[in-house]
Amino acid sequence: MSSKLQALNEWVDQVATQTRASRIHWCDGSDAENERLIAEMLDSGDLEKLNPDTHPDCYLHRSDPDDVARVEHLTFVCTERKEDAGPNNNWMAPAEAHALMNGLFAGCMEGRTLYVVPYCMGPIDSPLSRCGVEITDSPYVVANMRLMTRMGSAALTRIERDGTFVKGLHSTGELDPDRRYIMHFPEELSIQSFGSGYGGNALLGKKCHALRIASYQARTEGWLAEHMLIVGIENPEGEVRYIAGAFPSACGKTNLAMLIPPAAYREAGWKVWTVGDDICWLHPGEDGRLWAINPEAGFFGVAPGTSAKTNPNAMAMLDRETIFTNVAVTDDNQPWWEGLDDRVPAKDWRGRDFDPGQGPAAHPNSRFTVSISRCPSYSDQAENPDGVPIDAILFGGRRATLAPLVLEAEDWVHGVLLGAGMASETTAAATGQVGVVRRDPMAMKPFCGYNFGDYWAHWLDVGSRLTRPPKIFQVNWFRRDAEGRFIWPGFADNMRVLEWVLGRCRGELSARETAVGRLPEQGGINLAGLSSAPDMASLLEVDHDDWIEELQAIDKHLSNYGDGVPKALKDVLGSVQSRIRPG
Ligand code: OXD
Ligand code: MN
Repeated sequence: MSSKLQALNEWVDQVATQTRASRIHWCDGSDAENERLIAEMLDSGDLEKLNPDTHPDCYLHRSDPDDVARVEHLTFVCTERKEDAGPNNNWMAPAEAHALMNGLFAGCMEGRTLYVVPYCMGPIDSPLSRCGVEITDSPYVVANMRLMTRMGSAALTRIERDGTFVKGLHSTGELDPDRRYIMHFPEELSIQSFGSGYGGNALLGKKCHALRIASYQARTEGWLAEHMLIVGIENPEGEVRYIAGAFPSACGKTNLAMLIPPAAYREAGWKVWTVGDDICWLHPGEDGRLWAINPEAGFFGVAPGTSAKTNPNAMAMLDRETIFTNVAVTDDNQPWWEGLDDRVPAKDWRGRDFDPGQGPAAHPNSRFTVSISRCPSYSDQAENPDGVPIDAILFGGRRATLAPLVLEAEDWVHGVLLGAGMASETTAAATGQVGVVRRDPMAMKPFCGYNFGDYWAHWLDVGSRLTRPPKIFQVNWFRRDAEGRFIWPGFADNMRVLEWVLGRCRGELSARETAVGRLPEQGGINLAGLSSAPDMASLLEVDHDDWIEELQAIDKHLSNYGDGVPKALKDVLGSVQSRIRPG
């Protein structure tokens, strides 16, 4: 097979020659193709079949133990000018990066099949969607791309019509961490990834295309590509309003995106609809509002902590047609992870007999890949080619102290400052130390394909074109008490905060003005039906001394990005600083 697009055929031929691939397979995305690939992976040991009675069509992949997360230190943005990548990215000159990658790819597919994977990010007929082609030698990547994107013939037809596509080249190589690089060439709209099979490094439609390359494209085209969930909240009157929320990896985006409201809310008629859990493309509409699509078609979610209590919707979709990566298994071969239930697993994520002395049974970054269409709360607007209109944007981090449960920005510019100043404790989604507070502006530190200074200027520019901009809020579900326990119950009860947020958007609720932004009035968060009232005073406190330090830290953080930081952002920081007094 080949395509009607000469540029695509030439590129495939050139890669096949360079990598000395033994076979070429153009993926059509069909069920028959998927069944063949699964059968091959069961044969090769890439996949194991899970219990077919409890989990039909579910498989387990055990990765190389050194290949379990994104590798930010090996991820580069290769622009001609270093300052275009900015201090937020590792940078390499394109010529140097190409020379390095050409060396790695030379002959790497000898004896292997080269898969050509056409995919579309976003509804197939949406003008807001963008396409790409990933060439990979990993059947596991193909099977995951089929769940995570609109992959196959329909995408190829669109690519042939559009005439343009992002070129992604991937090989697992020898999975050697010393020969592993994830390179982005935004000026060429291309990606090259070598030496890893892990989702964020290898499913190139996701972080590499839909965030790093797309954020760069979005800047030139006047939109935003963000690390955000999209959720619709239906009130008892049947009106649905949409919220987009940026949270760093493994901070509960998936749970929030498919939240089931607490009983009292359900009885009153509140419902939650899932549009997306990780990535959001935001376009200014002709009506002056911001419209969102989810470019993905599936979830690549963190398994540990997912349970009937924390995310019943996820549990309802994970018992069929799911690929699990690096989870543990029970003695009857069901997938298992920490936080699921109190059964004792038989084998850990490496396939060893489970021994608690050897660490957790499931890898802390073990994952499930499943089609979004299996989600019980999947929104009937998720496939709308125009997207959904956004009323509120949330910026959330994992902060044990300082950040209140919810804080409303005064306006768009102040909201952009809240996003730019975001900080969060690191998680297992990336290699490196866990639990260290780092600045993670808009949850995009690992994903923004260009200089943060230019990115914030672009956010301000997009805002200035909106006559009905969303309201912006900072949220924090992770505040802890002196004993280290979470103060806010979180999960389903986050609905209480969303109700306040939407009440503010509709102009129905008043707020308490503070030096750092607007907070709920006393009693402003609905606690009806909670078995014990959380310490709201702590959750909604604004400690001036702590905030003075925080604002100084934000000032220092912004100054790392030099002259590119928009003056309007520094001005609003200065005005917040001038309002806040010690004590
Ligand atoms: C993810 C991540 O996989 O952010 O979504 O790491
Ligand atoms: Mn993510």
